[in-house]
Amino acid sequence: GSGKFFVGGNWKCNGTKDSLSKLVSDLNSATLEPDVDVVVAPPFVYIDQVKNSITDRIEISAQNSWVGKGGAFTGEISVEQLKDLGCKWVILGHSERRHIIGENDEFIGKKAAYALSEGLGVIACIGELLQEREAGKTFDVCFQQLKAFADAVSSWDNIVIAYEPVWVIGTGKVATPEQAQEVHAAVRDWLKKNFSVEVASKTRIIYGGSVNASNSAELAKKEDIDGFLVGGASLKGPEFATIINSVT
Ligand code: G2H
Repeated sequence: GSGKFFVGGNWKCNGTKDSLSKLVSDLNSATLEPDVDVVVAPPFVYIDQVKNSITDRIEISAQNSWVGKGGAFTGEISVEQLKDLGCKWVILGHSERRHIIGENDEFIGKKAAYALSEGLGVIACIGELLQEREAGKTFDVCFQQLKAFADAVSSWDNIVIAYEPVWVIGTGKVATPEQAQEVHAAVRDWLKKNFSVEVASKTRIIYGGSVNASNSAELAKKEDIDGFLVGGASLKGPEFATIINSVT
């Protein structure tokens, strides 16, 4: 793996003031391995509440951001506003935004460039659909999504790549550690060929898709898996803590 493990909790469009207050207090009282970067991504409307109550040990990510400076963009949230609330990260290119909301590579690349230029870290998501995997196009799809990020940004310093096979997300199906490792190794190799040995070895490539407390340790053993982006299982404090503590 590359550097410190990174575990993100993507809470998606879940939670209430009460349920997230309970989740935060569970996380605050959990013992977390010091050698893991831990980030949680609450829904926008709860970022302030979470940031004001969660331990400084855990950083905050947004789940999306507007593509440029704020202004007359009804319903959008700007990077400047996220920074104002204390966010350090933003998740971009998540498959739910690509495939349900319809965001394309170019738009996602622009968002990444803007967020990075304003000092946010980017959790850059890539991953293939089931029919793409079955057609043998997994690497093509992932490399094309990576290229869209690469074409838009000038440095990989503040980017964590999240590989999330779409056929595994929220399904309870998990890619085998071998299937995940194969793509992670290919992504690292792509970074080496297109950028440098240094970028390839420094950039963390995390895995997402139905990660839970019973599969995380096996996945974390794989050479090129540097952490996780956890959805459903991150809504349970004790289970999320177990995942964090299983990676070292
Ligand atoms: C993949 C993942 C988190 P889940 O979307 O981004 O969610 O762990 O629920 O599959």
